[in-house]
Amino acid sequence: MLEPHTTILDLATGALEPRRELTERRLADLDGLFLEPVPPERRGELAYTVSLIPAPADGANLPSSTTVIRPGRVGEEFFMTKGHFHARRDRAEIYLGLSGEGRLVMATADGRTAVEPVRAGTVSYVPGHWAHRTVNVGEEPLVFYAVYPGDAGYDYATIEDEGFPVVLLAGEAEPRVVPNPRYGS
Ligand code: M6P
Ligand code: ZN
Repeated sequence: MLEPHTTILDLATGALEPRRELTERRLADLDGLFLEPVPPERRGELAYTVSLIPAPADGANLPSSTTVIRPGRVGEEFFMTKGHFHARRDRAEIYLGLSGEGRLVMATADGRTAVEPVRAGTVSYVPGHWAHRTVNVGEEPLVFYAVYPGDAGYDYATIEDEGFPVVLLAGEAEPRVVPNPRYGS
């Protein structure tokens, strides 16, 4: 059983103290998820990091993490997380926005979509059965904190195969939400 414990979260940078598991995702890890291929010379670019506050992988416990998505684009698309369904589809998740400007893109298997803002102070509820991906639409790092049941697990393959029904493209002023031409194909 875990002992009670405290982690200090830097609200501006998302850094955790003590620092535990850190996952780095580079553009190479996102290749195939953008409409355009990642150019070979950009494969090493850091897109986002996930810092975990671990907890046992069962339904009684609540792992949590901070994610920091760098600002940037591939073609007209913004840097984003891979996105996933939970392996246990009915497991929900909560996101607390900390800094930067982002969008939380959610979708069900039958093609319903929702796009919600992520910025300092937003609390987003991701119901079970909704795939979720976060997109940094701003010019600063996007930082948010997420909490989810320990047995949620990750299904990345469905999104890798089918994509999300919508994509976010850089617009003149506001980012545009447009149908994904490759969805389901
Ligand atoms: C949030 C949570 C994590 C997730 C991370 C990055 O912090 O949802 O569980 O790992 O975002 O998202 P992804 O795993 O889709 O790359
Ligand atoms: Zn999740």
